[in-house]
Amino acid sequence: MILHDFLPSGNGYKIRLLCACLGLKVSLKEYDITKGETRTDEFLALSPNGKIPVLELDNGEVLSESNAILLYLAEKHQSPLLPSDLIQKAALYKWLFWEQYSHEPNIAAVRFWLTHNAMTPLKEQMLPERIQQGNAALQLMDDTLRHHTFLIGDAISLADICLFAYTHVAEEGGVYTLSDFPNVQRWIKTIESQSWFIPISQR
Ligand SMILES: N[C@@H](CCC(=O)N[C@@H](CS)C(=O)NCC(=O)O)C(=O)O
Repeated sequence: MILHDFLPSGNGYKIRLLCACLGLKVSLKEYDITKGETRTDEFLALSPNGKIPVLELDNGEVLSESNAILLYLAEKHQSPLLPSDLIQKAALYKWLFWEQYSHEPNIAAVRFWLTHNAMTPLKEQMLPERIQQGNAALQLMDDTLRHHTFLIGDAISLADICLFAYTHVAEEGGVYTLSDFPNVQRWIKTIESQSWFIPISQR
């Protein structure tokens, strides 16, 4: 398998972290998204959405959207990270959809704007509301994690892999303070202590 990726991306890191957890071998093809390297004809022919991560399977099939790739890999390898119980599965889907709508636009996008010199006057205007919503997202996670080790009860799941990716680097950019969310901090340490853990910068 080839993972088309950009190393600082949390969306790409979700896939690298899951592959590490499942012991899957994946080779990395890196792109610099700040230089438009995912907008070339060659990349668009691979994935018309022009965004990483993209997973190219050994049979030539191409998958995009980080959370769809997580679900594909977990299901293919019958991982307990994807619960079989339907209610637990619905809880997992809830976190994956919530991540894309309520977490990623406020935490990942803001981190990118502030760490990659990507601010514009329009983004400056959007920033206060994004930060307020990002803090609300972190608070929801903190409240959930007050009573449980992981996001869905006491067993680690794809929801944790998915949300760990951008949560653990939320402070990059200088607008979020993780010490305001002690249960999230404890959860980050728990994930970092797993035997299969790899950091975001590891190829
Ligand atoms: N919803 C998508 C978001 C993917 C995405 O936003 N990728 C960014 C990097 S994290 C990207 O490739 N941006 C480059 C561009 O849009 O040109 C996912 O979860 O995979």
